[in-house]
Amino acid sequence: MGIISRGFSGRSREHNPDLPPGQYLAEDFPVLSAGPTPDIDTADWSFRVQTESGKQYTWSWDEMQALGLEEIHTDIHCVTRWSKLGTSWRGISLDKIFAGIETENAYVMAHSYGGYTTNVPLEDLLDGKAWIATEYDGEPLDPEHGGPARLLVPHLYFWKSAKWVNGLRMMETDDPGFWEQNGYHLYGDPWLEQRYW
Ligand SMILES: Nc1nc2c(c(=O)[nH]1)N[C@H]1C(S)=C(S)[C@@H](COP(=O)(O)O)O[C@H]1N2
Ligand SMILES: [Mo]
Repeated sequence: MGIISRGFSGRSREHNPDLPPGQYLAEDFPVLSAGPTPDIDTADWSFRVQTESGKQYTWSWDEMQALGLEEIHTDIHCVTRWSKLGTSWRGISLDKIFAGIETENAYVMAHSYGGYTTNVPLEDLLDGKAWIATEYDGEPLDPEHGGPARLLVPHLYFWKSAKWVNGLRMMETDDPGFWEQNGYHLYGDPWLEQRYW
């Protein structure tokens, strides 16, 4: 069994151009959480963007859904080397959230229920590159995978896709989040294998 899966992974790595260097294809959907899975009712859920002026923009669950869900078909890549190709999600584009927000800051800290944080340049969240995802594979997002809502930034390693996300804080500098303070790369491009620093 072990020999067969190693052989299969090796072949996938060599022949699949959609697989970034050093990644293998996962058949299942692994769960990776640094802490317990929070239990969040959408009635209590809210999302907040805070800018350098101190201004706060907030959305309830219904207000967020009213921005409009779009279909997302994308590959995801975890720094622990598994990738999934062609995953299906629905979510709200970050372009819609930032449409009414005034900021001069170029960096964002994503915050989650439970205290997880991760830093992302603002430009990596715009132009159709990132979403607040609320559905996976036609179902409401499983709590283990970040439900009711997670950040989805699939062009970066998956630790940037903060589960149970509840807000974004604008930053003038690219300050490190939780894993970035613990040695993960500040940016995390899977095609450049920006795993650790
Ligand atoms: N809030 C929160 N978000 C998180 C994490 C976490 O521990 N807490 N882990 C990150 C990491 S390292 C990965 S690989 C992905 C895993 O997502 P999954 O459990 O849905 O596969 O979530 C990311 N988002
Ligand atoms: Mo990860």
